[in-house]
Amino acid sequence: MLKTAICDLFGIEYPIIQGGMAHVSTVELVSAVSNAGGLGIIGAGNSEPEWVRQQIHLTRQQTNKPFGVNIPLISPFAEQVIDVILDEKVAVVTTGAGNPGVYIPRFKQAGMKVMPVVASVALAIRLERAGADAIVAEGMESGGHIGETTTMVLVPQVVDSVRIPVVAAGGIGDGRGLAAALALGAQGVQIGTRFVCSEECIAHPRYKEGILKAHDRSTVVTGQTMGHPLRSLQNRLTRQFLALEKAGASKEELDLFGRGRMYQGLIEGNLDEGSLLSGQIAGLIKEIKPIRVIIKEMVAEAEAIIKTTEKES
Ligand code: TUI
Repeated sequence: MLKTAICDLFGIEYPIIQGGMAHVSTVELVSAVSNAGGLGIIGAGNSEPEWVRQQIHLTRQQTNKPFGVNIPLISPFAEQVIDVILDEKVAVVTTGAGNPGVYIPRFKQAGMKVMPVVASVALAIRLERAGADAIVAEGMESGGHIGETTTMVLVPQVVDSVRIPVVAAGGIGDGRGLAAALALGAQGVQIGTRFVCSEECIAHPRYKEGILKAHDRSTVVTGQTMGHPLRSLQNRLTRQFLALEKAGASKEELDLFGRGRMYQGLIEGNLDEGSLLSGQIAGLIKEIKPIRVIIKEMVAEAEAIIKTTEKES
């Protein structure tokens, strides 16, 4: 019942895409999502190209279902990672934190599907023209690097501005969110924070616990002054970072202060000094579960909502 154009485009069972999150979207999470009928996406983050190639090979050993790779275009290795992805002919590529327009012809030539993540209508329109197969419209509720518009506001405007399928991201953590995204005209959802709190995700248990303990106002946005707004759980690091920004620290100083923090937070579980990327939906997440259970419950809940709505109208 939840079959959409996104399922046909990628050859997947459910219109559920896993966000390609730096450090934590590795073979373990990616293969679990793809094997459960969604689309797993390796997060290239700031990783070196050969690490990405290895993750692609490992994922191919764990699943014969389609999966993708996400490249944040601000990575110093973005160009080299793109070469690896072209070489490996990965089924789907998603991009973030920049405009992938110039790379799209090469991806298309290699027979890959391209689904850029955008935070504005203008970029969605430009990337449809440049040949994108679908678009992820990501609201500022999301964790990590964000734009300025909410999912509720962005998604229907992107839907009305392009003809390719739109996937909603930001603030979606259960079947109600999935049903709401479909009601806004999206053909699927991209899920990040909810999937971090899965049994399969390699995120540090203390970081997962931090998300489980979060409430509706637990996240903050740092990096506005450097033009790289980043949402994460509030902790000692975000307080120090915001104090530096307030004191007028330069982009170079802030870059230096922020270096290596994601690894410290997400993988080493350093709750005070590490960056704990998280969306605002953290407050909704109460339990670590296996990926197949998260997906099954999400689909069942959305289907039940849609059925009731249909009956009432
Ligand atoms: O990309 C994300 N979220 C991310 S990437 C990331 S890794 C990172 N590493 C070091 C520093 C900062 C981040 C962590 N989280 N989401 C997709 C997304 N893309 N959100 C917003 C955008 C975006 C913003 C501006 C996309 C395009 C854009 O275009 C500007 C332009 O050039 O037109």
